[in-house]
Amino acid sequence: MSETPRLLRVLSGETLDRPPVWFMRQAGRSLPEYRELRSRAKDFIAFCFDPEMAAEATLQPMRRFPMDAAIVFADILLIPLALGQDVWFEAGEGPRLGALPAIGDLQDAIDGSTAKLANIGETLERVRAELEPERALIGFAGAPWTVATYMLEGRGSQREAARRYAYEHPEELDGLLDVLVEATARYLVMQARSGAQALKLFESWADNLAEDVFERIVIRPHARIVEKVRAAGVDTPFIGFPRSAGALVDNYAGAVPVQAVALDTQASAALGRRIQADGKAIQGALDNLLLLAGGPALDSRVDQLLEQWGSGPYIFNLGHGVMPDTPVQHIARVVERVTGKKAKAVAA
Ligand code: 1CP
Repeated sequence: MSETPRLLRVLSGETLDRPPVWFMRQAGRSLPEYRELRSRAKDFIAFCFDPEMAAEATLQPMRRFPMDAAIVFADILLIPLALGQDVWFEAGEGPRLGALPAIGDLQDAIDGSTAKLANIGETLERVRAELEPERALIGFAGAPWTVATYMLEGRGSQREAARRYAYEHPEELDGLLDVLVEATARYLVMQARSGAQALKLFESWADNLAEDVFERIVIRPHARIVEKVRAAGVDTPFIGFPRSAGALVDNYAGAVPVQAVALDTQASAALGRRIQADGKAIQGALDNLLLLAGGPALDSRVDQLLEQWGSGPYIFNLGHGVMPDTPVQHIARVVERVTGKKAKAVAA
């Protein structure tokens, strides 16, 4: 059997006998061994910058489940940190960011930013050295608009002030997005050179944007990042994830030169098939709450997704990340249904 990882075969346009499977947030609080590891780190940022611990967190779900791909353990907010904005995590609440630096200071920080993220490259090297050759390693970054929302709001899960800023200060926002495009492209080049075999752009907050704004702050920055990475001589495939973009996912798939479009829970069967017919792979879109809930509805939705999208290039995944309280047996059950392989029992 070919050792080329299934994920990479699908990203080059192949349709396989069964899709590769991995889950967003497969490393994390749903795993008891993660909670144990996490309790040993000083804080979440220190955890991300410790290559030994981060590599271990990346590999934990790979030991337990027959996943076809690992995603490097890191966070989208390491880029603002590398650009000189304070970032910290409040226990039980989520990310907090300090005041937005002046645009000139952000621009000046681009050159040094990739070196500040060198430890993430070391995590990738360690994981690639341990992972079986038939399993792929994914690197990632937050997409510019999503990262900008955190930089502007100073915290997670809120976008209204950022969206208002996009209208009230369009030139400043474009300047910030330009900085993020450049820093992110360099960071992804470094990840590819350190062993990442696919690169994912997380646009977690692509919802509620008008078509012209979506074009300006989502489509254009994504396309420029891919172009810059290609201009650096890196041909690593991209997965773009314009989460909750609704009808604008078609615009995205038509305009951004990614190899796969990740779809969220609400994506219709027809949307996925249109993207496949246009020559791109798709990824998604099992509801993370259905994974948590389990039961016969979970099995039948898994079968439905395999049926509706499996006749084209398809990567089985969730519509958003694994929820912390998800029973491990539900993850094992879905992965077995997709791959035919059983999970291993791992001592907690
Ligand atoms: O204390 C902890 O354990 C922190 C929880 C946690 C974890 C496990 C955070 C804080 N980040 C991560 C890791 C992470 N983040 C990964 C790698 C592991 C994997 O997927 O298996 C990835 C790919 C991310 C990406 C990420 N971070 C996104 C994009 C994906 C998404 O979920 O939409 C976003 C938006 C973030 C920001 C962030 N980091 C952490 C939290 C709790 C959040 C969300 C905050 C919010 O509500 O806005």
